[in-house]
Amino acid sequence: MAMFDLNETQKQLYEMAKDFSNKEVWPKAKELDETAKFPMDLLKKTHELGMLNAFVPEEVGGLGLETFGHCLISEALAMGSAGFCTAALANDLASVPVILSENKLVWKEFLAPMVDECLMASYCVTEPGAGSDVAGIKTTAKKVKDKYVINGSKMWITNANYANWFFVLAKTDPAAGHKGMTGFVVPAKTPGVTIGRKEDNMGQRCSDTRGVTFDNVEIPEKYLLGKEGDGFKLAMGAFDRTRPAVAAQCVGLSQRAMMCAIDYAKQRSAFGKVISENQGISFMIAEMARDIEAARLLVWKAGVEVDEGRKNTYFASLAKMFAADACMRITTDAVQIFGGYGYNKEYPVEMLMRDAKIFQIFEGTSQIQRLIVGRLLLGN
Ligand code: CO8
Ligand code: FAD
Repeated sequence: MAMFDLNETQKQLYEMAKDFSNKEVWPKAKELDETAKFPMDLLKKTHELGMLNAFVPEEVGGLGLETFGHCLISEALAMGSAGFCTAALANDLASVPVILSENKLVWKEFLAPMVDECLMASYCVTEPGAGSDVAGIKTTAKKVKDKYVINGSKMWITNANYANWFFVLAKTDPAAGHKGMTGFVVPAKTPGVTIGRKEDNMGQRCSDTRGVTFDNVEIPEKYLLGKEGDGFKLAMGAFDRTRPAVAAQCVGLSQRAMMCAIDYAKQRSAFGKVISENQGISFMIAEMARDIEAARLLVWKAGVEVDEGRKNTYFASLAKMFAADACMRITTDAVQIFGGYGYNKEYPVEMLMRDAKIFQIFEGTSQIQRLIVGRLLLGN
């Protein structure tokens, strides 16, 4: 796989995704932000183009797209709307632990239908009392004859109201820490599952975030992923594939912010000349370009490593850390370049800045990415 350029297939995928994003998504971004309406129509179109649920393995009829290709789609879609892209990507986050578990019955029952229909899924790990500290979750799954009974509350679950099924991480042996955690698939319509209200978030407002509670939810043991005790590693293993894609989202959003900033800087005048002629402005743009290019290379590196079968946790965290922090800086500078107009909803950059903030929080905060890299380097 080429590191510094895309091959023909990758170029076509990236161009198709970019074309769709520019023509169909970006023109609707402001409306999606204002109405906070879930972008089901756009997701259906994305599905028709084969870009949604592309992780589903070929064995059950899917594209079996690798992480690298997935990152290309992610960057392009986020250039249109980061919130819409998050809704699309949450499906993959839910699917990856299922894929890693190699539970072929579950693949057939839950992944295969996602190829033909625009079905959604959610990854239910975070709880009201535990986000960064995954091993601190409280949800339990108790074996009763040939069933598991799940009890607990999950929080901040993306796509929850539209999901057909959930990946749920629960404790089957609460005394055993992370080694007592197990992953399950829970169909959304199972009795005892309650979906909370849509959370009123700062940015990415069209994406759907809710609490989900499990009250004596009974599921057959065939929906267990791997074996008891495998859950933590499945949940973490998923991040190795999805953190690069989230970092790619940051690249796409940053690219959009830079494009807006360049257009504006070339037409706004102050002190008798366009503001782009000031070194202070051109330096900000140059630093945006530097960070976008560097973040993209880290994304590609993280993608290539995992696709070629090497453990990529280090590069996945570096990519997510660098790209998310860069995205926050870039969108903040874009607002700065717009001056007062940047602070106003008439122009798009305030939305881009709000959309950027969550990238430093979800899929592992920027501090957690530093913790992971620090531990890997220092052996703590
Ligand atoms: N792969 C496989 N195994 C792993 C991995 C990995 N990447 N990482 C750790 N492990 C293993 C370790 O090797 C260890 O194994 P063993 O017991 O055999 O020694 C075991 O897991 C425990 O590891 P640690 O000691 O490192 O565990 P800690 O409890 O200290 O904490 C972390 C680990 C890294 C801090 C972990 O808890 C973490 O990643 N926290 C962040 C949580 C997070 O990222 N949450 C995100 C939730 S999802 C989300 O936000 C969705 C966003 C929107 C979705 C849409 C997409 C755009
Ligand atoms: P905490 O873990 O309480 O952290 C609070 C602060 O302390 C943070 O700044 C953190 O970086 C810092 N901190 C914590 N521990 C350390 C440490 N050891 N060293 C240094 N600093 C530390 N979760 C899901 O499971 N599925 C989803 O689909 C999902 N979607 C989300 C969508 C949105 C819009 C949001 C807001 C969240 C979503 N999440 C989801 C949850 C998200 O992953 C968590 O919010 C995130 O992991 C942080 O957890 P927390 O909010 O509990 O913060």
